Amino acid sequence: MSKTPDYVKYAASIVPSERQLKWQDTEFYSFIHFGINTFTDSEWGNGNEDPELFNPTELDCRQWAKLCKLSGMRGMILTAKHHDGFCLWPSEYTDHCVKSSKWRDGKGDVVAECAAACKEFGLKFGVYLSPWDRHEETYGKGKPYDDYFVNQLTGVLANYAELFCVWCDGACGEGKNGKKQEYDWNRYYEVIRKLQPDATINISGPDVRWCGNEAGVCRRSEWSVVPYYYSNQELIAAQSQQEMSKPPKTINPTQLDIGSRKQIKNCSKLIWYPAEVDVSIRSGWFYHESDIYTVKPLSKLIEIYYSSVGANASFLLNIPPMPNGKIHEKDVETLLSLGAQLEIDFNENLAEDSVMTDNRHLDEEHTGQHVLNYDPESYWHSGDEPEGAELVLDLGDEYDIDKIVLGEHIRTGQQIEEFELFVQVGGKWKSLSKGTVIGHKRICRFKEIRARYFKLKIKKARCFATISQFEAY
Ligand code: FUL
Repeated sequence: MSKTPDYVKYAASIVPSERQLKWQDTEFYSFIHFGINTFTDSEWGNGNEDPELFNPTELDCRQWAKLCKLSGMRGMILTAKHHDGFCLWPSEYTDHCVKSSKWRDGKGDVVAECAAACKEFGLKFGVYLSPWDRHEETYGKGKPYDDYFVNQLTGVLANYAELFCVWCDGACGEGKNGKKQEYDWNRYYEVIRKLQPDATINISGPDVRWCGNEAGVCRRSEWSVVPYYYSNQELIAAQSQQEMSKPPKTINPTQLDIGSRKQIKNCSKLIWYPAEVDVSIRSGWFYHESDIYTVKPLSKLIEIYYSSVGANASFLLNIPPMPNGKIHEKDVETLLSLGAQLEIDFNENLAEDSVMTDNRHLDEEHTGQHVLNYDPESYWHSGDEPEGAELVLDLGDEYDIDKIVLGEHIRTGQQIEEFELFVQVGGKWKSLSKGTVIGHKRICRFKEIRARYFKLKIKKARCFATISQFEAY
């Protein structure tokens, strides 16, 4: 057996934090882009808007939350402050916020209502706060703006709910002659960690990585262990959106592979930095009446779900409420059918009461049978010779299967580099699906087949292989 190189051992030793593990389980959640732009019909407000314009007369955060729940989502992230600087909560530090609006005589608080609705419908709640602020006059002046941003962060993080995520956008459209703010990121992170220790800091942050486009495109192998370099603030800012009309539509061709052995070989520092796929249900992030024909069809949303959640990334789907504060019925209809389709797709796990055998395991606590329950801490472990390890699923009878869901025990790192799934037909193993990374979740889809036995073969792995989830639908 060839010796595992040290850099591979190092990569195999990188593990997620507790907060990242919790975030991984959120899998599919919504973005709600709502704010002054909703009333000015724009995407990037300039910060000079009249706050009086904000008047969602029928604001219904419960409708948003209920819809997210019925769509199969587990969380919601609200744009508490977008680039225009307008705050959806009554801020002590600026007048560019709901307290200066007509809405409920300036006594309303969208963040509070959203937090309450998420709680009621059992969703996790997160906030988006744009560091780039086109209203705040201290923006670009260094520490005074950092103080301002820290105050804003504190206002939102200390007073509402437990947050699962703080989404720090990297976008900045100041252009060459615009203001340049050197953000004191470490100071922001300290405040976030102190006030919301369980929240991941996404995008311009150390916990969750942007997939690199707004079109729902994922890498073929979305590694969670990548060079530390990808969490560099300057790199993130340089790759983030800098022009309103040019949202990135695809992955930078030089970054199609960022986690394979070839990519990590000469890196002195690696990081657990899993990918998030953010995409809007319409062409814009905010609501525009004219966008009605751009609502993505169910088939597109399903495709993005499988290529993100099903390929070791998360799916952050944006739904923009209308100026009246409700979600348009066209979006509602599509999202309800998405929820119904996911229910059908994952209706009954036929592997649940089956038998799983293996050709090797670390010890009796980690045999194949341990993957079949829903306890994430119960898993199969190959021992230190992962290549050629096999798990064989016996469903007890023949069933029609078109999906197998796999998951590694990522608490012990991401190990699997190549696998193949087989089905037994007429006593012979036939290849069903091949893949590279598994990570938190890999959903293998194939043409429906009636069979009793399925086999997973580990073809290449780093130091060992684990599987904690193996479901059949
Ligand atoms: C981008 C922003 O510029 C867009 O307006 C939107 O908020 C998107 C999620 O992130 O960077």
